[in-house]
Amino acid sequence: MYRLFSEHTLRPVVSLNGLWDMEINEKHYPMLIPGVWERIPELRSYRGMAEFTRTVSIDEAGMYLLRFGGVSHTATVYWDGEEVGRHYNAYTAFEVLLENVAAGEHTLRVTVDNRYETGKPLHVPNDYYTYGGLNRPVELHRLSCARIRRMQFSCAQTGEGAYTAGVEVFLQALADCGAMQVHAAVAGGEAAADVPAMKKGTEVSVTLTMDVTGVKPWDIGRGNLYDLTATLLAGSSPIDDLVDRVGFRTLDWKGQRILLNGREIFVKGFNRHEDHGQFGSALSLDAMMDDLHLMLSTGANSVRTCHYPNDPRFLDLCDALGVLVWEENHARAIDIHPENFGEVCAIVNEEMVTQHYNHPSIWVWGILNECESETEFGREVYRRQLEQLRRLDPTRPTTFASCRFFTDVCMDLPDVCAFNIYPLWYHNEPADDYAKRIADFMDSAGAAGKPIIFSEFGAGGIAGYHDPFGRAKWSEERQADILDAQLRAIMGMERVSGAYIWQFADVRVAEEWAYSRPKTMNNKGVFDQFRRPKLAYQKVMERFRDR
Ligand code: ADA
Repeated sequence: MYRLFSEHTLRPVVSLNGLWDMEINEKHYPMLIPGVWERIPELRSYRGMAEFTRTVSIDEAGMYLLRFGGVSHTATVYWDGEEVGRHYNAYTAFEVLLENVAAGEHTLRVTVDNRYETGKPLHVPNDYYTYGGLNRPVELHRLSCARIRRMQFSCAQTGEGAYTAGVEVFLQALADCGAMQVHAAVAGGEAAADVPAMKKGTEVSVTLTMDVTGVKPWDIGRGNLYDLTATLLAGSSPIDDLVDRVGFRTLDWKGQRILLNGREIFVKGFNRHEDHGQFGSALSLDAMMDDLHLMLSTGANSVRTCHYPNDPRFLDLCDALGVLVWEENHARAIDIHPENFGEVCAIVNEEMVTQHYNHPSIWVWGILNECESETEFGREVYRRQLEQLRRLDPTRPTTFASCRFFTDVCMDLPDVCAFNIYPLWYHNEPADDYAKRIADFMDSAGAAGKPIIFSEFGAGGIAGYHDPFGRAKWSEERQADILDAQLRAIMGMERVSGAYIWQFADVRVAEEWAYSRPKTMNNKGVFDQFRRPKLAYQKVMERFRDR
Protein backbone atom coordinates (compact mmCIF):
# COMPACT_ATOMS: atom_id res chain seq x y z
CA MET A 1 0.00 0.00 0.00
CA TYR A 2 1.06 3.55 -0.72
CA ARG A 3 -0.25 4.77 2.62
CA LEU A 4 -1.48 3.01 5.75
CA PHE A 5 -5.07 3.37 4.56
CA SER A 6 -6.96 3.54 1.24
CA GLU A 7 -6.96 7.04 -0.14
CA HIS A 8 -9.84 6.24 -2.51
CA THR A 9 -13.01 4.24 -2.08
CA LEU A 10 -14.48 5.40 -5.40
CA ARG A 11 -11.48 5.92 -7.72
CA PRO A 12 -10.13 2.54 -8.88
CA VAL A 13 -6.50 2.10 -7.79
CA VAL A 14 -4.21 -0.89 -8.32
CA SER A 15 -0.85 -1.36 -6.69
CA LEU A 16 2.10 -1.84 -9.05
CA ASN A 17 4.29 -3.10 -6.22
CA GLY A 18 5.67 -6.61 -6.43
CA LEU A 19 7.96 -8.28 -8.93
CA TRP A 20 9.45 -6.20 -11.75
CA ASP A 21 12.18 -7.12 -14.20
CA MET A 22 15.38 -5.14 -13.66
CA GLU A 23 18.01 -5.01 -16.39
CA ILE A 24 21.56 -3.85 -15.70
CA ASN A 25 24.28 -4.24 -18.34
CA GLU A 26 22.13 -6.73 -20.31
CA LYS A 27 21.59 -8.96 -17.27
CA HIS A 28 18.06 -9.46 -15.92
CA TYR A 29 17.16 -9.65 -12.24
CA PRO A 30 13.77 -10.16 -10.59
CA MET A 31 13.30 -7.15 -8.27
CA LEU A 32 10.76 -6.66 -5.54
CA ILE A 33 9.32 -3.15 -5.60
CA PRO A 34 9.61 -1.10 -3.44
CA GLY A 35 13.28 -2.00 -3.37
CA VAL A 36 16.83 -0.97 -4.17
CA TRP A 37 19.33 -2.98 -6.22
CA GLU A 38 21.95 -2.90 -3.45
CA ARG A 39 19.97 -5.74 -1.84
CA ILE A 40 21.31 -8.04 -4.56
CA PRO A 41 24.81 -9.15 -3.45
CA GLU A 42 26.60 -8.51 -6.76
CA LEU A 43 25.02 -5.06 -7.01
CA ARG A 44 25.86 -4.00 -3.47
CA SER A 45 28.18 -1.27 -4.77
CA TYR A 46 26.76 -0.75 -8.26
CA ARG A 47 26.23 2.88 -9.22
CA GLY A 48 24.71 3.57 -12.59
CA MET A 49 21.59 2.96 -14.65
CA ALA A 50 18.95 0.25 -14.59
CA GLU A 51 15.78 -0.46 -16.57
CA PHE A 52 12.77 -1.54 -14.50
CA THR A 53 10.00 -3.11 -16.57
CA ARG A 54 6.64 -4.71 -15.97
CA THR A 55 3.40 -5.41 -17.80
CA VAL A 56 0.24 -3.55 -16.83
CA SER A 57 -3.19 -4.92 -17.76
CA ILE A 58 -5.89 -2.39 -18.50
CA ASP A 59 -9.48 -3.69 -18.43
CA GLU A 60 -11.21 -0.52 -19.49
CA ALA A 61 -9.92 2.10 -21.93
CA GLY A 62 -9.61 5.64 -20.57
CA MET A 63 -7.49 8.12 -18.66
CA TYR A 64 -4.97 6.77 -16.13
CA LEU A 65 -2.41 8.10 -13.71
CA LEU A 66 0.87 6.52 -12.64
CA ARG A 67 2.00 7.47 -9.16
CA PHE A 68 5.56 6.87 -7.97
CA GLY A 69 6.26 7.32 -4.26
CA GLY A 70 9.96 7.80 -4.93
CA VAL A 71 12.61 6.79 -7.45
CA SER A 72 16.24 6.99 -6.41
CA HIS A 73 17.40 9.16 -7.73
CA THR A 74 16.54 10.09 -11.34
CA ALA A 75 13.62 8.53 -13.23
CA THR A 76 12.54 8.52 -16.86
CA VAL A 77 9.19 6.80 -17.39
CA TYR A 78 8.14 5.06 -20.64
CA TRP A 79 4.68 3.73 -21.45
CA ASP A 80 4.68 1.31 -24.38
CA GLY A 81 8.12 2.64 -25.33
CA GLU A 82 7.16 6.29 -25.35
CA GLU A 83 8.63 8.70 -22.80
CA VAL A 84 5.82 10.01 -20.59
CA GLY A 85 7.57 11.51 -17.57
CA ARG A 86 10.79 12.43 -15.76
CA HIS A 87 11.60 13.18 -12.16
CA TYR A 88 14.68 14.10 -10.17
CA ASN A 89 15.12 13.56 -6.41
CA ALA A 90 14.81 10.26 -4.60
CA TYR A 91 12.66 11.45 -1.75
CA THR A 92 9.50 13.00 -3.18
CA ALA A 93 6.60 11.48 -5.10
CA PHE A 94 5.59 12.25 -8.67
CA GLU A 95 2.74 11.44 -11.06
CA VAL A 96 2.43 10.78 -14.77
CA LEU A 97 -0.91 11.28 -16.57
CA LEU A 98 -1.72 8.79 -19.33
CA GLU A 99 -4.45 9.91 -21.73
CA ASN A 100 -6.43 7.58 -24.02
CA VAL A 101 -5.07 4.30 -22.75
CA ALA A 102 -6.51 1.35 -24.70
CA ALA A 103 -7.71 -1.82 -23.00
CA GLY A 104 -5.18 -4.65 -23.07
CA GLU A 105 -1.57 -5.28 -22.03
CA HIS A 106 0.90 -2.40 -21.79
CA THR A 107 4.56 -2.10 -20.94
CA LEU A 108 5.74 0.21 -18.20
CA ARG A 109 9.46 0.87 -18.11
CA VAL A 110 11.39 3.15 -15.79
CA THR A 111 15.01 4.06 -16.41
CA VAL A 112 16.65 4.73 -13.06
CA ASP A 113 20.01 6.43 -12.57
CA ASN A 114 21.80 6.94 -9.24
CA ARG A 115 25.04 8.48 -10.56
CA TYR A 116 26.21 11.84 -9.31
CA GLU A 117 25.90 14.18 -12.25
CA THR A 118 26.40 17.83 -12.93
CA GLY A 119 23.08 19.59 -13.01
CA LYS A 120 21.76 17.30 -10.25
CA PRO A 121 22.86 19.34 -7.22
CA LEU A 122 21.07 17.49 -4.38
CA HIS A 123 22.61 14.05 -4.80
CA VAL A 124 26.34 14.26 -4.19
CA PRO A 125 28.78 11.82 -2.54
CA ASN A 126 27.63 12.46 1.00
CA ASP A 127 27.63 11.28 4.62
CA TYR A 128 24.74 8.90 3.75
CA TYR A 129 24.17 6.62 0.77
CA THR A 130 21.98 7.27 -2.26
CA TYR A 131 20.72 3.80 -3.23
CA GLY A 132 19.31 2.92 -6.66
CA GLY A 133 15.80 1.76 -7.41
CA LEU A 134 12.07 2.31 -7.07
CA ASN A 135 12.41 2.87 -3.35
CA ARG A 136 8.78 3.69 -2.56
CA PRO A 137 5.43 2.20 -3.70
CA VAL A 138 3.99 2.56 -7.23
CA GLU A 139 0.28 2.77 -8.14
CA LEU A 140 -2.00 3.03 -11.15
CA HIS A 141 -5.19 5.11 -10.84
CA ARG A 142 -8.12 5.15 -13.23
CA LEU A 143 -9.45 8.69 -13.62
CA SER A 144 -12.70 10.22 -14.69
CA CYS A 145 -13.22 13.57 -16.49
CA ALA A 146 -12.03 15.52 -13.44
CA ARG A 147 -10.03 14.65 -10.36
CA ILE A 148 -9.28 15.79 -6.86
CA ARG A 149 -5.54 16.41 -6.97
CA ARG A 150 -5.05 16.98 -3.27
CA MET A 151 -6.55 18.71 -0.26
CA GLN A 152 -5.20 20.83 2.57
CA PHE A 153 -6.67 20.53 6.02
CA SER A 154 -6.41 23.14 8.75
CA CYS A 155 -8.24 23.71 11.99
CA ALA A 156 -8.85 26.45 14.55
CA GLN A 157 -9.96 25.57 18.05
CA THR A 158 -13.23 27.20 19.16
CA GLY A 159 -13.77 25.42 22.49
CA GLU A 160 -13.08 22.19 24.37
CA GLY A 161 -13.10 19.48 21.67
CA ALA A 162 -14.61 22.02 19.23
CA TYR A 163 -12.90 23.25 16.06
CA THR A 164 -13.60 24.99 12.80
CA ALA A 165 -12.12 22.68 10.19
CA GLY A 166 -11.04 24.10 6.85
CA VAL A 167 -10.44 22.00 3.75
CA GLU A 168 -9.05 23.42 0.54
CA VAL A 169 -9.81 20.95 -2.24
CA PHE A 170 -7.68 21.22 -5.40
CA LEU A 171 -9.45 20.08 -8.58
CA GLN A 172 -8.17 19.42 -12.08
CA ALA A 173 -10.32 19.01 -15.21
CA LEU A 174 -9.06 16.22 -17.47
CA ALA A 175 -11.73 16.97 -20.10
CA ASP A 176 -14.19 19.86 -20.53
CA CYS A 177 -16.53 19.53 -17.54
CA GLY A 178 -19.93 21.03 -16.78
CA ALA A 179 -20.73 22.44 -13.33
CA MET A 180 -19.85 20.05 -10.49
CA GLN A 181 -20.16 19.89 -6.74
CA VAL A 182 -17.56 19.11 -4.13
CA HIS A 183 -18.46 17.61 -0.79
CA ALA A 184 -16.23 17.21 2.27
CA ALA A 185 -16.70 15.46 5.59
CA VAL A 186 -14.58 15.10 8.73
CA ALA A 187 -15.31 14.22 12.37
CA GLY A 188 -19.08 14.33 11.86
CA GLY A 189 -19.00 17.72 10.06
CA GLU A 190 -20.05 18.09 6.42
CA ALA A 191 -19.93 20.85 3.82
CA ALA A 192 -20.51 21.20 0.08
CA ALA A 193 -19.81 23.83 -2.59
CA ASP A 194 -20.60 24.30 -6.27
CA VAL A 195 -17.80 24.26 -8.84
CA PRO A 196 -18.42 26.17 -12.09
CA ALA A 197 -17.78 24.48 -15.47
CA MET A 198 -14.08 23.86 -16.14
CA LYS A 199 -12.12 23.62 -19.38
CA LYS A 200 -9.83 20.65 -19.97
CA GLY A 201 -6.47 21.11 -18.23
CA THR A 202 -7.60 23.87 -15.86
CA GLU A 203 -7.32 23.71 -12.08
CA VAL A 204 -9.28 25.37 -9.30
CA SER A 205 -9.35 25.12 -5.54
CA VAL A 206 -12.45 25.27 -3.38
CA THR A 207 -12.39 25.94 0.38
CA LEU A 208 -14.99 24.38 2.66
CA THR A 209 -15.38 24.96 6.38
CA MET A 210 -17.16 22.92 9.02
CA ASP A 211 -17.72 23.33 12.75
CA VAL A 212 -17.10 20.07 14.56
CA THR A 213 -17.49 19.10 18.20
CA GLY A 214 -16.64 16.14 20.43
CA VAL A 215 -13.18 15.89 18.84
CA LYS A 216 -10.26 14.29 20.68
CA PRO A 217 -7.15 16.36 19.96
CA TRP A 218 -4.01 14.90 18.37
CA ASP A 219 -1.13 15.11 20.83
CA ILE A 220 2.21 13.56 21.77
CA GLY A 221 1.53 9.87 22.41
CA ARG A 222 -2.12 10.34 21.43
CA GLY A 223 -2.49 9.78 17.71
CA ASN A 224 -6.19 10.66 17.52
CA LEU A 225 -6.94 10.69 13.81
CA TYR A 226 -10.07 11.34 11.75
CA ASP A 227 -10.87 10.42 8.16
CA LEU A 228 -11.22 13.49 5.96
CA THR A 229 -13.17 12.66 2.80
CA ALA A 230 -13.71 14.79 -0.28
CA THR A 231 -16.08 13.71 -3.06
CA LEU A 232 -16.49 15.31 -6.47
CA LEU A 233 -19.95 15.02 -8.05
CA ALA A 234 -21.21 15.66 -11.58
CA GLY A 235 -24.95 16.07 -11.18
CA SER A 236 -25.79 13.48 -8.56
CA SER A 237 -23.06 11.05 -9.65
CA PRO A 238 -19.83 10.89 -7.68
CA ILE A 239 -16.88 10.91 -10.12
CA ASP A 240 -13.86 11.08 -7.82
CA ASP A 241 -12.86 11.03 -4.18
CA LEU A 242 -9.90 11.42 -1.84
CA VAL A 243 -9.48 10.29 1.75
CA ASP A 244 -6.81 11.45 4.17
CA ARG A 245 -6.25 11.02 7.91
CA VAL A 246 -6.00 14.22 9.86
CA GLY A 247 -5.56 15.30 13.45
CA PHE A 248 -6.91 18.30 15.33
CA ARG A 249 -4.22 20.19 17.21
CA THR A 250 -2.98 23.72 17.70
CA LEU A 251 0.63 24.79 17.35
CA ASP A 252 2.14 28.07 18.49
CA TRP A 253 5.75 29.23 18.22
CA LYS A 254 5.52 32.97 18.59
CA GLY A 255 7.49 33.25 21.84
CA GLN A 256 10.55 31.38 23.12
CA ARG A 257 8.47 28.25 23.62
CA ILE A 258 6.82 25.74 21.34
CA LEU A 259 3.20 25.24 22.39
CA LEU A 260 1.22 22.17 21.32
CA ASN A 261 -2.47 22.40 22.20
CA GLY A 262 -1.60 25.40 24.35
CA ARG A 263 0.96 23.47 26.41
CA GLU A 264 4.72 24.04 26.37
CA ILE A 265 6.62 21.07 24.95
CA PHE A 266 10.22 19.92 24.82
CA VAL A 267 10.92 17.98 21.61
CA LYS A 268 13.37 15.14 22.13
CA GLY A 269 14.31 12.41 19.78
CA PHE A 270 16.56 11.20 17.01
CA ASN A 271 17.84 12.10 13.59
CA ARG A 272 16.89 9.14 11.43
CA HIS A 273 18.06 8.36 7.90
CA GLU A 274 15.93 6.09 5.74
CA ASP A 275 18.59 3.40 5.79
CA HIS A 276 18.73 -0.14 7.12
CA GLY A 277 21.36 -2.87 6.84
CA GLN A 278 18.83 -5.18 5.24
CA PHE A 279 16.63 -2.90 3.14
CA GLY A 280 18.80 0.06 2.17
CA SER A 281 16.57 3.10 1.74
CA ALA A 282 13.44 1.03 0.94
CA LEU A 283 12.49 -0.02 4.46
CA SER A 284 9.54 -2.37 4.85
CA LEU A 285 6.56 -1.13 6.81
CA ASP A 286 7.40 -3.49 9.69
CA ALA A 287 10.93 -2.12 9.82
CA MET A 288 9.59 1.45 9.97
CA MET A 289 7.27 0.48 12.81
CA ASP A 290 10.10 -1.27 14.67
CA ASP A 291 12.22 1.87 14.36
CA LEU A 292 9.48 3.91 15.96
CA HIS A 293 9.07 1.42 18.81
CA LEU A 294 12.81 1.54 19.45
CA MET A 295 12.80 5.33 19.53
CA LEU A 296 9.76 5.48 21.79
CA SER A 297 11.36 2.97 24.17
CA THR A 298 13.97 5.62 25.04
CA GLY A 299 11.34 8.19 25.98
CA ALA A 300 11.71 10.12 22.70
CA ASN A 301 8.71 12.06 21.40
CA SER A 302 10.05 13.26 18.05
CA VAL A 303 12.10 12.36 14.98
CA ARG A 304 13.98 14.52 12.48
CA THR A 305 13.83 13.19 8.90
CA CYS A 306 17.41 14.05 8.11
CA HIS A 307 18.13 15.07 5.38
CA TYR A 308 15.14 14.72 3.07
CA PRO A 309 11.35 14.18 3.02
CA ASN A 310 10.34 10.71 4.20
CA ASP A 311 8.11 7.89 2.98
CA PRO A 312 4.48 8.90 3.71
CA ARG A 313 3.93 5.51 5.37
CA PHE A 314 6.52 6.43 7.99
CA LEU A 315 4.73 9.75 8.49
CA ASP A 316 1.40 7.88 8.76
CA LEU A 317 2.93 5.77 11.54
CA CYS A 318 4.16 8.91 13.31
CA ASP A 319 0.64 10.35 13.01
CA ALA A 320 -0.85 7.18 14.49
CA LEU A 321 1.64 6.92 17.36
CA GLY A 322 1.62 10.60 18.26
CA VAL A 323 5.29 11.22 17.36
CA LEU A 324 6.29 14.76 16.35
CA VAL A 325 8.24 15.11 13.09
CA TRP A 326 10.78 17.68 11.90
CA GLU A 327 10.64 17.16 8.14
CA GLU A 328 13.26 18.78 5.95
CA ASN A 329 14.05 19.28 2.29
CA HIS A 330 16.83 17.38 0.58
CA ALA A 331 20.09 19.22 1.24
CA ARG A 332 22.97 18.12 3.46
CA ALA A 333 25.98 20.42 3.53
CA ILE A 334 25.92 20.88 -0.25
CA ASP A 335 27.13 23.55 -2.64
CA ILE A 336 24.34 26.10 -3.03
CA HIS A 337 25.97 27.85 -6.02
CA PRO A 338 24.96 25.67 -9.00
CA GLU A 339 22.86 27.66 -11.42
CA ASN A 340 19.76 25.49 -11.04
CA PHE A 341 20.06 25.03 -7.25
CA GLY A 342 17.25 27.46 -6.37
CA GLU A 343 14.92 25.96 -8.94
CA VAL A 344 15.56 22.36 -7.88
CA CYS A 345 15.10 23.19 -4.18
CA ALA A 346 11.91 25.12 -4.91
CA ILE A 347 10.48 22.02 -6.60
CA VAL A 348 11.43 19.72 -3.70
CA ASN A 349 10.11 22.22 -1.13
CA GLU A 350 6.80 22.41 -2.95
CA GLU A 351 6.56 18.64 -3.38
CA MET A 352 7.40 18.09 0.31
CA VAL A 353 4.86 20.56 1.69
CA THR A 354 1.99 19.84 -0.69
CA GLN A 355 2.44 16.06 -0.40
CA HIS A 356 2.78 15.98 3.40
CA TYR A 357 0.71 18.98 4.48
CA ASN A 358 -1.99 16.99 6.26
CA HIS A 359 0.23 14.95 8.58
CA PRO A 360 -0.53 16.21 12.09
CA SER A 361 2.80 14.80 13.26
CA ILE A 362 4.82 17.33 11.24
CA TRP A 363 5.45 20.27 13.53
CA VAL A 364 8.20 22.10 11.63
CA TRP A 365 9.59 22.37 8.07
CA GLY A 366 13.36 22.48 7.72
CA ILE A 367 15.68 23.43 4.86
CA LEU A 368 19.37 23.35 3.91
CA ASN A 369 21.09 21.41 6.71
CA GLU A 370 24.59 22.82 7.33
CA CYS A 371 24.74 24.86 4.13
CA GLU A 372 26.22 28.29 3.54
CA SER A 373 24.47 30.36 6.23
CA GLU A 374 27.53 32.52 6.96
CA THR A 375 27.58 34.63 3.76
CA GLU A 376 25.34 37.25 2.20
CA PHE A 377 24.85 34.97 -0.81
CA GLY A 378 23.76 32.14 1.50
CA ARG A 379 21.46 34.46 3.43
CA GLU A 380 19.54 35.26 0.27
CA VAL A 381 19.15 31.55 -0.53
CA TYR A 382 17.91 30.81 3.00
CA ARG A 383 15.59 33.82 2.98
CA ARG A 384 13.99 32.84 -0.32
CA GLN A 385 13.44 29.22 0.69
CA LEU A 386 12.04 30.06 4.14
CA GLU A 387 9.64 32.52 2.53
CA GLN A 388 8.55 29.87 0.06
CA LEU A 389 7.80 27.48 2.93
CA ARG A 390 5.78 30.13 4.76
CA ARG A 391 3.78 30.84 1.60
CA LEU A 392 3.09 27.15 1.11
CA ASP A 393 2.19 26.56 4.76
CA PRO A 394 1.60 29.41 7.20
CA THR A 395 0.37 26.94 9.86
CA ARG A 396 3.81 25.57 10.77
CA PRO A 397 7.12 27.15 11.82
CA THR A 398 10.26 26.95 9.70
CA THR A 399 13.82 26.09 10.67
CA PHE A 400 17.27 25.04 9.50
CA ALA A 401 20.15 23.28 11.25
CA SER A 402 23.32 25.37 11.21
CA CYS A 403 26.96 24.48 11.83
CA ARG A 404 28.35 27.94 11.12
CA PHE A 405 29.61 28.35 14.68
CA PHE A 406 29.84 32.01 15.72
CA THR A 407 29.65 33.15 12.06
CA ASP A 408 26.04 32.39 11.04
CA VAL A 409 24.26 35.43 9.59
CA CYS A 410 20.82 33.85 9.13
CA MET A 411 19.58 33.25 12.70
CA ASP A 412 16.96 36.00 12.37
CA LEU A 413 15.32 34.29 9.36
CA PRO A 414 13.68 31.04 10.61
CA ASP A 415 10.94 30.76 13.26
CA VAL A 416 12.86 28.13 15.24
CA CYS A 417 16.65 28.37 15.46
CA ALA A 418 18.78 25.24 15.49
CA PHE A 419 22.46 24.24 15.71
CA ASN A 420 24.29 20.95 15.23
CA ILE A 421 27.07 20.58 17.82
CA TYR A 422 29.62 17.84 18.56
CA PRO A 423 31.54 18.82 21.73
CA LEU A 424 33.81 16.06 23.05
CA TRP A 425 33.73 14.37 19.65
CA TYR A 426 35.09 16.78 17.04
CA HIS A 427 36.69 19.01 19.72
CA ASN A 428 37.31 18.84 23.44
CA GLU A 429 35.44 21.78 24.94
CA PRO A 430 33.19 20.55 27.78
CA ALA A 431 29.64 19.97 26.52
CA ASP A 432 27.91 22.34 28.95
CA ASP A 433 30.28 25.25 28.24
CA TYR A 434 30.03 24.76 24.50
CA ALA A 435 26.25 24.34 24.39
CA LYS A 436 25.90 27.51 26.46
CA ARG A 437 28.29 29.46 24.22
CA ILE A 438 26.36 28.37 21.13
CA ALA A 439 22.98 29.22 22.71
CA ASP A 440 24.31 32.69 23.66
CA PHE A 441 25.63 33.15 20.13
CA MET A 442 22.25 32.15 18.68
CA ASP A 443 20.49 34.73 20.87
CA SER A 444 22.97 37.44 19.96
CA ALA A 445 22.66 36.60 16.25
CA GLY A 446 18.87 36.84 15.97
CA ALA A 447 17.35 33.92 17.90
CA ALA A 448 16.42 35.97 20.98
CA GLY A 449 12.67 35.62 21.55
CA LYS A 450 12.41 32.46 19.45
CA PRO A 451 12.58 28.77 20.38
CA ILE A 452 16.06 27.26 20.03
CA ILE A 453 16.94 23.61 19.49
CA PHE A 454 20.06 21.47 19.33
CA SER A 455 19.27 19.60 16.14
CA GLU A 456 22.31 17.27 16.24
CA PHE A 457 24.83 16.07 18.80
CA GLY A 458 26.43 12.68 19.20
CA ALA A 459 29.60 10.62 18.93
CA GLY A 460 30.90 7.65 16.98
CA GLY A 461 30.78 4.15 18.44
CA ILE A 462 31.64 1.07 16.43
CA ALA A 463 29.11 -1.60 17.37
CA GLY A 464 30.84 -4.37 19.29
CA TYR A 465 34.09 -2.48 19.89
CA HIS A 466 34.62 -2.31 23.65
CA ASP A 467 37.29 -0.56 25.70
CA PRO A 468 35.98 -0.33 29.24
CA PHE A 469 39.37 0.73 30.69
CA GLY A 470 40.80 3.08 28.06
CA ARG A 471 37.43 4.31 26.76
CA ALA A 472 39.07 4.95 23.39
CA LYS A 473 37.33 6.97 20.74
CA TRP A 474 35.07 4.73 18.61
CA SER A 475 34.42 2.37 21.56
CA GLU A 476 30.83 1.93 22.67
CA GLU A 477 31.91 3.08 26.15
CA ARG A 478 33.28 6.40 24.88
CA GLN A 479 30.21 7.01 22.73
CA ALA A 480 28.00 6.44 25.80
CA ASP A 481 30.15 8.82 27.93
CA ILE A 482 29.98 11.59 25.34
CA LEU A 483 26.26 11.28 24.66
CA ASP A 484 25.60 11.27 28.39
CA ALA A 485 27.57 14.49 28.86
CA GLN A 486 25.95 16.16 25.84
CA LEU A 487 22.46 15.15 26.93
CA ARG A 488 23.02 16.35 30.51
CA ALA A 489 24.22 19.71 29.17
CA ILE A 490 21.46 20.23 26.62
CA MET A 491 18.47 18.82 28.52
CA GLY A 492 19.46 20.90 31.53
CA MET A 493 19.36 24.23 29.66
CA GLU A 494 16.14 26.04 30.42
CA ARG A 495 16.56 28.19 27.29
CA VAL A 496 16.47 25.16 24.96
CA SER A 497 13.20 23.73 23.55
CA GLY A 498 14.44 20.57 21.89
CA ALA A 499 17.19 18.03 21.31
CA TYR A 500 17.73 15.57 18.45
CA ILE A 501 20.48 12.97 18.89
CA TRP A 502 22.75 12.25 15.93
CA GLN A 503 21.75 9.59 15.17
CA PHE A 504 19.19 6.82 15.50
CA ALA A 505 21.04 4.01 13.67
CA ASP A 506 24.34 3.60 11.81
CA VAL A 507 24.08 4.30 8.08
CA ARG A 508 26.08 3.52 5.00
CA VAL A 509 27.96 6.49 3.51
CA ALA A 510 29.41 7.27 0.08
CA GLU A 511 32.91 5.80 -0.52
CA GLU A 512 34.35 9.30 -0.73
CA TRP A 513 33.79 9.53 3.06
CA ALA A 514 35.56 6.27 3.95
CA TYR A 515 38.62 7.91 5.53
CA SER A 516 36.71 9.56 8.38
CA ARG A 517 34.02 6.89 8.52
CA PRO A 518 35.24 3.42 9.57
CA LYS A 519 33.53 0.57 7.68
CA THR A 520 32.21 3.23 5.23
CA MET A 521 29.47 3.85 7.77
CA ASN A 522 28.47 6.81 9.86
CA ASN A 523 28.81 5.01 13.21
CA LYS A 524 27.10 7.56 15.43
CA GLY A 525 23.95 5.44 15.71
CA VAL A 526 22.60 4.59 19.15
CA PHE A 527 21.65 1.39 17.30
CA ASP A 528 23.71 -0.35 14.64
CA GLN A 529 22.43 -0.71 11.07
CA PHE A 530 20.45 -3.82 12.07
CA ARG A 531 18.97 -1.98 15.09
CA ARG A 532 21.01 -3.74 17.79
CA PRO A 533 21.41 -1.29 20.68
CA LYS A 534 24.84 0.00 21.70
CA LEU A 535 25.81 0.92 25.25
CA ALA A 536 24.63 4.50 24.68
CA TYR A 537 21.02 3.27 24.51
CA GLN A 538 20.80 3.00 28.31
CA LYS A 539 22.17 6.54 28.74
CA VAL A 540 19.67 7.97 26.27
CA MET A 541 16.82 6.29 28.16
CA GLU A 542 18.04 7.74 31.45
CA ARG A 543 18.55 11.26 30.12
CA PHE A 544 15.35 11.47 28.04
CA ARG A 545 13.46 10.86 31.29
CA ASP A 546 15.01 14.05 32.77
CA ARG A 547 12.67 16.37 30.90
C1 ADA B 1 26.63 16.88 10.51
C2 ADA B 1 25.57 16.47 9.51
C3 ADA B 1 25.18 15.02 9.60
C4 ADA B 1 26.38 14.13 9.90
C5 ADA B 1 27.08 14.58 11.17
C6 ADA B 1 28.34 13.80 11.52
O1 ADA B 1 26.25 17.62 11.55
O2 ADA B 1 24.43 17.28 9.56
O3 ADA B 1 24.58 14.66 8.39
O4 ADA B 1 27.25 14.16 8.84
O5 ADA B 1 27.49 15.91 11.01
O6 ADA B 1 28.23 12.60 11.71
O7 ADA B 1 29.42 14.39 11.59
